[in-house]
Amino acid sequence: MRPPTAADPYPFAGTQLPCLVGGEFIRTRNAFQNLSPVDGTTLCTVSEADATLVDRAVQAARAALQGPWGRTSLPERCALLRKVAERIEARFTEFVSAEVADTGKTLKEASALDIPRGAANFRAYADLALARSAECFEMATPDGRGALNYAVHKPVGVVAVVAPWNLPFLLLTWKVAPALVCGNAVVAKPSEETPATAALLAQVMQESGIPPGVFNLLHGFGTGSTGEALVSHPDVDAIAFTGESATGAAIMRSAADSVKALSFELGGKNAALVFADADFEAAVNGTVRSVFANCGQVCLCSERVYVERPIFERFVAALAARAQALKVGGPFEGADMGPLISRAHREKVLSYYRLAREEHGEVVCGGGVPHFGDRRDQGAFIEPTVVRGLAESARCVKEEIFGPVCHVAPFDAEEQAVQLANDTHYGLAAAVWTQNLPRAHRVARQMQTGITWVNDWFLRDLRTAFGGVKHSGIGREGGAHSLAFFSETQNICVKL
Ligand code: NAD
Ligand code: 6OD
Repeated sequence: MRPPTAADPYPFAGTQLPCLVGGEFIRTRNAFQNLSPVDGTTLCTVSEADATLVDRAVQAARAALQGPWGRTSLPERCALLRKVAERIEARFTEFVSAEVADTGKTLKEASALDIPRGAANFRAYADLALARSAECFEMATPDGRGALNYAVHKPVGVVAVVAPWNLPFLLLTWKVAPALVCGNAVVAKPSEETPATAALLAQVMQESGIPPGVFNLLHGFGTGSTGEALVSHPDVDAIAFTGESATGAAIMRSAADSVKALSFELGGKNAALVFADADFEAAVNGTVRSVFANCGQVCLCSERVYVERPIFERFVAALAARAQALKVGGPFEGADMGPLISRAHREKVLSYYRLAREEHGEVVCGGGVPHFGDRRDQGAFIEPTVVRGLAESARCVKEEIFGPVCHVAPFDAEEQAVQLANDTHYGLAAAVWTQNLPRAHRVARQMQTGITWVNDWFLRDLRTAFGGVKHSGIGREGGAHSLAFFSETQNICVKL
């Protein structure tokens, strides 16, 4: 699998990306521009699906469930998913080119994480679905003959998958793969910011023999556009959504009238706790990664770093030095950190950089935008930033920023660290850095989060539960949890 070079073209340069509905690629009259976050140029235009096309996609999905797809066996679906994974790998260079162009992320990130994980998602769910068992309970009855209960798994029906822009391909396939292996038909809507890898996936679905209508792709915006029309469509049975908590709330309202099943992976304001007994270098390296990976645009990123007082000053100095040493630049420049997704998002993150000063924080490093003196100045680059000295009640400590920035604060006792970490409406992830094993287990258990890493960050086993508590989500995905969400379980009770 060869990573692309700057000489490899954007796969959709100069074209209008179509939607895929019922096996047909459709270009709509309404098209919007897909802009490069690296230099603001237009990468391609994108067909926006209106309510009529959304309805056609949902009907195509419904028809597919009633056709041959509804009669496929699990091994047949697993074989199709494996073909999809193979085709992604066969077109690896195009996928990476598309992802780095849409997001500006580094070549290393897209080549090592986003695209391989997209393929891995299809393989993992094929394996997991084949290994899945169904529950069975023998029961006693008054006549002594007994009864046997056994469960069967059926598809939920038409599933809407709505994805964000930060890890576009990874997060779309994370839901599409388990939905398909469970026998559902999917209508997918990627973020308006990042349509290209989803467009390649639509081609790959066809190349792999996924029948028409089983995977439909709609491009467009959220509120008042494609996304809202999709999640409020009465014939959609379930919604798997990843994105902001406020968007989750809006989708919940749209979905209420038709009582849809919901799985939500939402925002975070994640804490890292660094104890004085941590392996210092490992904790600094891990925190640099957990704050600045993907330009801070990972829902799991640490935006609040609490460090035990004896090592606080040394840790802040090391973190700031490492942040300042990060090379910021475009995907093909050997950079450590790319731009934010858009100028609009940069404006939001910069407003928090300003707010940090207004809230009497000290900007230890960064806090502005880099100047390149070339076309990248038209992009959405921003400086990696470390802030200290904010009150715990400050908006910068409470609200998700979703950029390359953290607030770092000292703590004096384990109980205080736990209390600080949990003092948030969010509850997605935490990172705990300590070499004291009993403390590691004790603190990890007390984190009010769906996921806690000890001495690492974003280490993923796809069989494990993934999701958030409080405003960070509803339900769990990953492994058996995804298979459960994307299936209806029926109990059959047989009197013997
Ligand atoms: P977003 O909520 O703005 O958009 C996500 C998707 O929802 C997009 O496709 C968008 O078009 C669509 N959408 C927006 N409004 C809608 C509506 N009313 N009805 C239907 N669809 C609508 O999120 P984003 O800015 O793309 O992504 C960043 C956010 O996602 C951050 O908050 C981040 O923490 C969160 N996120 C969470 C996870 C997780 O696993 N918990 C993973 C990645 C990102
Ligand atoms: O690794 C995953 O499966 C996953 N859902 C990651 C989410 C990252 C958020 O930005």
